Amino acid sequence: MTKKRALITGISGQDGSYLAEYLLEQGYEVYGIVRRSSVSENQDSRIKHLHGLIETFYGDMLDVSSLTRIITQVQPDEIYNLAAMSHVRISFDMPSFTIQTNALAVLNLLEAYRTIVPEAKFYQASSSEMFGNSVEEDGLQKLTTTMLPVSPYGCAKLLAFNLVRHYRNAYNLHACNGILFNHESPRRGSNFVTNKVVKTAVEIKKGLREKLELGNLESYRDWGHSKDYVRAMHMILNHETPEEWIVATGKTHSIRELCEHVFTRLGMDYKDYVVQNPKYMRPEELKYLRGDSSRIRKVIGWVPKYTFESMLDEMVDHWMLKINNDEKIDV
Ligand code: G4F
Repeated sequence: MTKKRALITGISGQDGSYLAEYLLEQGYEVYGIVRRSSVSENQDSRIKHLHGLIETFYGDMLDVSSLTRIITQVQPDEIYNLAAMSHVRISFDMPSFTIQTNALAVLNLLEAYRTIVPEAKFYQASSSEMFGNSVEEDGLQKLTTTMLPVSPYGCAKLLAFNLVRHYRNAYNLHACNGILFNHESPRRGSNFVTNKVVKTAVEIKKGLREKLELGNLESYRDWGHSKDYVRAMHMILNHETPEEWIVATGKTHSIRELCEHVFTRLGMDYKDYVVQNPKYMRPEELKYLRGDSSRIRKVIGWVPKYTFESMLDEMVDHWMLKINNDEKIDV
């Protein structure tokens, strides 16, 4: 039997690397698009161990010719669009680039998909940032919740979300949106709050740093583990009908609670080390996220294996092993 072919944009990111591993386990041929970086180590640090198991191509979401060339060559059965400028605060510094990469480039990819491999299935990495500060009376965000984004990142993701729905309906494509709430792991970029807190706390523990500078401690997020969420992506794409799905734990915690858990696990009190720096505050903040994932659990049977605590503990253990006493890692 011929193997299914999956093409992943953003394969070198946290989710892309876990998804590549998961699809290989499922017997897929895995292809990925990698953007050229001046520091080549940054290009493939998360996928180095997959060398020889996956095939990567240089390309860029803003370069239509590269997308067309790669899709024509790979002829994928499944396309996972995980490429994005993924940092919400940085999107305020680079609004135009963010809209181009996270929205207009999705249009490029959809056009290439529609014209070259319309029989393929398409997954779009949509985000809970699209909801902005809308919350239902029961304290949850659902598919019916009004989407009023509060960042250039969220605005771009909402445009892409609507383009995917529109292409599905207009051209009868199997195109789906997974609305994923925050998801983390030891592979998370160190300028996202979970990994920043964990790495810096470990460095403080090892005497390499004195303080942890953060922005808003009072916002709440619904945090899951990336490994659980890439499994959901595959399940969403392989459900018989292409739809929109929410992927979330249904539990929410503040940044303060996150600090409390991590520092306590390391035998410290976060109040002795955490200071606020306005540099990390956002012009407009999304204050509270808690997703209603009851439908994907009921209809598709998705169940996360990690909890907030077990995910953070895994990250702490990872950095305790990785960070040596003589080396300081920049956050
Ligand atoms: O870790 P964060 O940067 O993630 P954020 O903004 O929620 O975005 C992540 O989740 C989205 C899904 O909802 C994704 F679409 C997106 O790509 C990304 O993966 O910040 C989380 C919270 C924010 O409220 C932020 O203001 O942490 C707060 N925070 C406080 N101090 C900080 C810091 N965030 C960062 N990155 N750095 C800080 O020093």
